[in-house]
Amino acid sequence: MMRAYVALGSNLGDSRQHLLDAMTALAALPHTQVVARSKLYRTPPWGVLDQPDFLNAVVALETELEPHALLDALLEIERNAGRLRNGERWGPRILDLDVLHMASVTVNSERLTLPHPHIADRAFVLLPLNDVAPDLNIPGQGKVLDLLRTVDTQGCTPLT
Ligand code: A4P
Ligand code: MG
Repeated sequence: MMRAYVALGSNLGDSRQHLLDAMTALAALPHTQVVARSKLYRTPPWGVLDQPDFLNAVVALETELEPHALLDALLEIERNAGRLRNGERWGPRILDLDVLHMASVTVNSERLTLPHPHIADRAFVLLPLNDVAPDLNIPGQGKVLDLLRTVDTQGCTPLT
């Protein structure tokens, strides 16, 4: 079993429902359990600013899936949610699932980079990740709680 952290994002359609459905789908993956869920956060768009606010969350998994098998499972959940992959980079999406970190695994393949290279820059990742793993150390970058103190969380609000 390996601990894995998955980031969820959506800013098209019923984003709250897309994230809740994705959490259900993650819990139903083979050889996988959801062990923690963050709050859902409304976050201002990052990268491409002219698009709707996002909802973001993070779940912690215990899984026996290999990293690339987990990625394939995430891409299938995105497809099942109706995500089309013809949009611009960083543009609006029904559902985005990223693997942030898996145990102490490092991957640099064409399809997968682990740990995810942009964890430390992004409040929309660090805020929910801090809910489930404040003490997690991102190799070469630091502890999640410390990284969170260095980013701008203005405009990010938890859903009640
Ligand atoms: N890929 C490589 N490593 C990974 C990984 N660790 N996890 C590859 C998941 N996928 C990984 O992804 C393109 C490819 O990345 C995948 O097919 C996989 O093989 P994509 O989801 O199509 O992403 P993209 O939009 O083309 O670009 P990018 O840079 O991955 O997008 P991001 O970084 O996900 O940014 N603002 C807010 N507030 N909240 C958001 O959630 N999201 C984005 C998208 C922009 N702004 C946002 C948010
Ligand atoms: Mg993605």
